Amino acid sequence: MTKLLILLVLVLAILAVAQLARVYELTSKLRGKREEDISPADNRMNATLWWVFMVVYYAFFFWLMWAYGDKMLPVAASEHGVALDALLNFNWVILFIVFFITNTLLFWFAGKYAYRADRKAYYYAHNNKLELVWTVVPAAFLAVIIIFGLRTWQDITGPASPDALQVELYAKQFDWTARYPGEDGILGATDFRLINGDNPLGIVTKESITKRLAELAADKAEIDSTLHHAILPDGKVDELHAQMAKIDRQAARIVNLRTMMEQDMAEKGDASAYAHGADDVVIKEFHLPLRKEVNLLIRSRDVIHSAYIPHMRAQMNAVPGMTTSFKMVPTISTDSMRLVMKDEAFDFILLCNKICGASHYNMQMPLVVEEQGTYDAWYAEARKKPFQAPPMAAAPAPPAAAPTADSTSTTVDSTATAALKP
Ligand SMILES: [Cu+2]
Repeated sequence: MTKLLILLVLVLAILAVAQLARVYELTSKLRGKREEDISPADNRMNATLWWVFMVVYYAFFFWLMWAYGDKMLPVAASEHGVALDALLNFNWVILFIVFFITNTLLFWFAGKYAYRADRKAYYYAHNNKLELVWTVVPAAFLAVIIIFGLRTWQDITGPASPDALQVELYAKQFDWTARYPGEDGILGATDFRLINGDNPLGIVTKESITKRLAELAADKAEIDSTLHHAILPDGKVDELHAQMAKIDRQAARIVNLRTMMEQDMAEKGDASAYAHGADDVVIKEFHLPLRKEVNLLIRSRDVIHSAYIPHMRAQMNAVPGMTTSFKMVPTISTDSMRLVMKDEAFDFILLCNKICGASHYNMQMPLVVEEQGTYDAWYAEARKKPFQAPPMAAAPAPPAAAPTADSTSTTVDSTATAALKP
């Protein structure tokens, strides 16, 4: 209501000013003054106003820097973050210099060379040397910026070293899950067809394939028994048959996957990607050792998300159907950063930086950066506890009992089923 009143007052004020201007125009006309006549006094006042504006403009600029400077991100906590900040600051310095030179010239000239009857503008049509200077100088600066930028970008996006720690960040609406390799240091293969309540990332192992096939068989048996023991309308019968056919197709693909896995393992033995999944650690916590290179492998189950760790200056899209990556070396531990920030409760944070749905704002996971020894202790502890499926992802509801599960349920299992649709 207050807002409405303020809006009303503003509109009325604008109308009043417009009316006043109109009255002023009419009275000038009555006095026999032409609208386009401008007196020397008018010109002098406008010239002075240009200079006043310049001072106010710069004062406002510095005030903004002073008032909001502390809203910027604190010191970068990763190696590439420092390089990235240096690149950005280098750009800022050039921008500030150009900003002050061009704006000062603009306002100064506008004020100094205001119209005077006894002065005539100097006609200056063309000068090759001047053209050359103002083309070559900015081009040289741009070249430096681009080369500096490309080199930094190349370093940041280049391949990770082979002995980097591999950590997977798995995004889905609306949370993150981390996966650490087991003793072998290698993350196992995954397949979305195997996603279920206790295998939320779809890790491919003999057990997970057997389990998923058993689940599908149980689903099918449940539908079959409904078909045999209940009297159903024709439409419903057709629907259940279609569901069974779909389960058959899903199972056939998983059997294919199993064949592929067996062949690959027979051929490559321990080098097969399928040989490494069984000991992977799937966990709702995100810890990294200090000063050790980590290669973040980023995946998404549903829509495009974006893994964003602002204090590390790290960001990479999580795209369904592919694995993206981002390598970095954390250089400041959580404890040290708490001292820097003078905030006991400070935590590094992994955020989603793509608006991915209703709870996007809350899609986050704290990141703990700690000394290698502390990290090792945490990792050893993490390996001991099996993945705890969140309560939402309980046992899958049988299709017959919840025929509308696909459209309404939000359990992990139905998401997986939806993803299976051809
Ligand atoms: Cu998201």
